[in-house]
Amino acid sequence: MALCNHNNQCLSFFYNQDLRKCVLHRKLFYSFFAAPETVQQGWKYYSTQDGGTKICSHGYTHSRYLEFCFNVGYVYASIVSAKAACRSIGGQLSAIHSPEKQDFMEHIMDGRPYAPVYIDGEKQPDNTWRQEDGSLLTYFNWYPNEPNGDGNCIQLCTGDMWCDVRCDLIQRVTLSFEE
Ligand SMILES: [Ca+2]
Repeated sequence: MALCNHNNQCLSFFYNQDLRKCVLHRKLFYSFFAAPETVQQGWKYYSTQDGGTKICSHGYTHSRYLEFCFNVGYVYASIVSAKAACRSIGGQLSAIHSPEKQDFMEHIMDGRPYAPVYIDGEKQPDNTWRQEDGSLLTYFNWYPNEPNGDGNCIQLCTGDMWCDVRCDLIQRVTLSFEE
């Protein structure tokens, strides 16, 4: 635990008492995500979520590296309804406003059950992209030839790059939301 605490990018680790070996990770291994190969005899999983931090509400994990509280889930929903669901619990879809956050999301979402990931950001009449709280997006990670104008919302598509999509498209997606 001390090793993990020492590294602010560490969110979970596996410890094997027999081998006296510890493997740190920059992601969480949610039960519904693909289990890592290290789940063998003698390995025990620990996460910073288990540490009982009071910084985030119950169910949320604190990223000490980027200083925010997040949670991950999966739904069958449109972006519009996913945003409404997040609002109803006092949260919001994760926004990506830096290469560091993009990298973080790629790690967190690695092994997710459903490929599309909705992120916060909607095209405005003046062609700018804004978060739900009105703040301007200035960092983008578009897939080649995107945005191609087929929607006013954003999801992570191939290679975790961004694609514009219809806001009312209902599909199975993985979500990262924040409080
Ligand atoms: Ca598109």
